Amino acid sequence: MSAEETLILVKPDGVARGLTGEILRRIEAKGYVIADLRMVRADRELLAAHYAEHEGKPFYEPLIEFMSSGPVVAVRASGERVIEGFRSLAGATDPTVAAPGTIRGDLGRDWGLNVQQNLVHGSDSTLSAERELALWFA
Ligand code: IDP
Repeated sequence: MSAEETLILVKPDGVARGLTGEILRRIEAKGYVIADLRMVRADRELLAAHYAEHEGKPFYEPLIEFMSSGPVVAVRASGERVIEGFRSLAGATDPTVAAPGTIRGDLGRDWGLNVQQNLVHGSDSTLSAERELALWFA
């Protein structure tokens, strides 16, 4: 297996709660390399492209609204099996059931809102990673 790259986002809740450093620390502590990083105020067009697969789902509009509510930190991370590895570091989508030891399990909580404010995004496949990196690091 050769090293891969993935797109990681620290979502607006992570940035607002001052957890960017802690999340980057966990990525680096695992041995992944932060190859590029930028803070972005994402517009609707970028978010619609990023979340195209979720269009039409009940949480789609709240998700776009939440993701444009504040800056996000976009990270290009690289390492052996980093796509799968970061998904594992992040934990399950729902922070209430995400395993302790994961970013969402340790630091996320259920805010009772109509979208999961779960701190991070990580690409879910090599195809998604390529597509998402091109969007966020155009
Ligand atoms: P993932 O981020 O764990 O890969 P996805 O299914 O790709 O999860 O969903 C993208 C994002 O949409 C989630 O991270 C979360 O913020 C939000 N989301 C997904 N499913 C739900 C849901 O059932 N209710 C509320 N928000 C959701």
